[in-house]
Amino acid sequence: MKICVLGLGYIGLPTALLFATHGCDVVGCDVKQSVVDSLNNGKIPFDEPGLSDLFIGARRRFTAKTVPEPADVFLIAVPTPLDPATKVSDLTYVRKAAGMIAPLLERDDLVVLESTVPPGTTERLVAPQLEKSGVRAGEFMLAHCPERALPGRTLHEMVYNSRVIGGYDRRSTEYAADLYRIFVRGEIHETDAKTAEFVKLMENTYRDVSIALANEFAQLSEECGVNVWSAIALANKHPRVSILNPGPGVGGHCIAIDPWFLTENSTRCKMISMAREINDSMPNYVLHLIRRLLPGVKDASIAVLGVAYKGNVDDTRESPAIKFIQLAENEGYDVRCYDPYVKDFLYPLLPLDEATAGSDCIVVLADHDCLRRIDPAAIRVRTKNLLDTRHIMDYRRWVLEGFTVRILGDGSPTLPPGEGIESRESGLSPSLSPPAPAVSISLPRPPGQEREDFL
Ligand code: SAJ
Repeated sequence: MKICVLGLGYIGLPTALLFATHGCDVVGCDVKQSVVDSLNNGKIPFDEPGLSDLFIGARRRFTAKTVPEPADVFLIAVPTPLDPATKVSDLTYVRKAAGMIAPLLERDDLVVLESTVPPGTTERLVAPQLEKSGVRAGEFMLAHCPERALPGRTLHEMVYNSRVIGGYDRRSTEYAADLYRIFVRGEIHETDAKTAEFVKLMENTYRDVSIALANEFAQLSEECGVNVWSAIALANKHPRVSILNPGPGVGGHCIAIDPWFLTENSTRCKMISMAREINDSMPNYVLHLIRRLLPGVKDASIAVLGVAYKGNVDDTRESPAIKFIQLAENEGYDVRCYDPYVKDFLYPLLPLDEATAGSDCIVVLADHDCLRRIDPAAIRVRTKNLLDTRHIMDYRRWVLEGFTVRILGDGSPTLPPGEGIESRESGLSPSLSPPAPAVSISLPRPPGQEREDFL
């Protein structure tokens, strides 16, 4: 079977390589000559665990081109960005991809749209573009097959997650389902195209609203003097409660975007829009916490650790770090950034020691695992403040090194270190400090760290 994949990004390329390593001849097509050249020179254009090895195994059956070729199956995995001004989906690339396929389309070919789109796009926009081939929808097959792969775990999730396959008609659904069974080990759920489009948006909107609730709990916890991280851990002991993690905001090209694809044609999505507003306001909230940490500090300098939109990825699309840095610089803060995963960013990226040298507050924005291992004794700052918006750092080491530690969602102003050994050790918010008189202090350990009481 010959497959032509249009769009060799975070979803299109792994999908193309999975088909190529499962016996299909695949032509990968991307309008970016740099992507095509990189692949034809044996190099993948972005990091994703396992993708390099997969590429080696796929080389015999995979070639990259800038234009599509005739094939049995055409798969569209192009970006569907959001117009930031109007909050309306931009389907230009989808329309163009369908237009590139039309001249090559024959009866009984299958066209699959993987890109995330507003409900109705497959029938209303893609089918008519393809019918310019002279072949009618139904004579060629057409389906919407949204992906569910978590960046950072893409390959595993593409194979093992269940999949929703939505056909233009029954024949399209069944044919597309058989196509994905070539490499999908998860369950295949068959439906129609519009339902599949709607389901994809529901999944990401559900996550965005859930994160907004966690962010609102974090702000409430600060008002009530509660540690939201301890509270969430306890609430989630309930068999039917699963509260997500608060953070500095929601980034990525999916969760921050997809809910708008549902609201663009509706006036009834109050909660969905409000959740987007809450999440998009979190960078402002982080700056509010920093102001409280640095009252009156002149020419304050902030060191941002982690500019990617989430931990252990190199992707900065819609990253909350971008808005945070803009807000902080507008307020006169000097901001320097360190991120071991990201190669190019809107702002200069510095080595850790240069980014932190002379800073008045270190702020953790991306939950990269490697940040946990930073030794506070090895960095030279001007004022020893740490704001952790992800609850990942090893607080004991930072407090004992004399840092004032603030955790987003922790409920009280931080005790400055140096007011006696006990308060120095409990230089965390009192809500995390030991009950006096304490002989041993047990601080909540970040997830995955051994619990340990110490004097
Ligand atoms: N985030 C939080 N708190 C959380 C979880 C995430 O603040 O508890 C933040 C992250 O830091 C990040 C943003 O939300 O900035 C999105 O991260 P994510 O891991 O939730 O989502 P994505 O965009 O990496 O991947 C999502 C996934 N969708 C769902 O989990 C429902 C993935 O399965 C989708 O395939 C992907 O979107 C997509 O491509 O649609």
